[in-house]
Amino acid sequence: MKKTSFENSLHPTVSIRGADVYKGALNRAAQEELLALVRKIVQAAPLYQPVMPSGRKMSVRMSAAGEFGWVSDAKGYRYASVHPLGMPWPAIPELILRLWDQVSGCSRHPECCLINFYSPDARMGMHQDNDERDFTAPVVSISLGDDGLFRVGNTTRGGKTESLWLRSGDIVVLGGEARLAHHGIDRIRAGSSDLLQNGGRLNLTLRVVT
Ligand code: MD3
Ligand code: FE
Repeated sequence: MKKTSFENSLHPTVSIRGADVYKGALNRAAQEELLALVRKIVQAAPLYQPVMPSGRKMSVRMSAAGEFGWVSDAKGYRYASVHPLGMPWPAIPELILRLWDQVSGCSRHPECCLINFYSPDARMGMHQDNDERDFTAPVVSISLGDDGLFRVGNTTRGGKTESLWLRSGDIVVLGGEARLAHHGIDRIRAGSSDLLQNGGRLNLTLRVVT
C-alpha cells in the first residue's frame, strides 16, 4: 500500500459550533488512495438514490462500507446490514480505520462508513444524525473532490447557522456539543477539484452505530 500521510499536523485548524475541522488534513496522495478505496467499495455495493419516507428522492447518491449502511426508502430510514440491492456492505478499509484512530479520540471503531456522492446540483437539507445509539462517539467526515458549502446550526431546529466550505482532503470531527447539531450541504462548487474525473463531491462519514 502506498504511504499515506496527513499534510498538516493533527491539530484542528477551524472550530465551527464545537466541530473540529482539520483543513487540508490529507495530501493529494492520500486523497487518491482513499478515492481508489471508495471506487472498490462502490463496485461491490453500487451508489443508489435513496428515497425519503415522503416519497421524494434524495439528490445525493449513497453507498456504505462496514457492518451497517444507512439506507432510506419508502418504508423509512434506518441502518441496514445489507445494501438495498441485497449484497452485503464491503468491509471498512484499514486505511480509513487508521484515520479514525488518529482523529476520533474514540476507543470503538466505526461500524458504518457512509459514502455520499454529490453531483454539482445535489444538496443535503438540514438534519440531525440521530439514528445511532451512542452519541458519545463522534462522527468523522472526510471530504473528497469538489468543494461543498457546509452549514451547521443548533441541536434544536431553527436559529442562527454558520457556513464553511469543505474542500478535498478536509476532515471534520463532530463530537460533544456538535454531535447533535443540525447540519447540511447547501451547494457544490462544480469544477473546484480535479480529484474526481467527472467532477462532483464525495463525503465519507464514519459512525459508531450500536
Ligand atoms: C454536524 N453528510 O451524511 S458531513 C450525513 O458532507 C451528512 O455529506 C454531510 O451530513 C456531507 O449525514 C456532512 C458530517 C458532518 C460534518 C461536520 C459536522 C456533520 C456535522 C459539524 C457539526 C454538526
Ligand atoms: Fe448528517
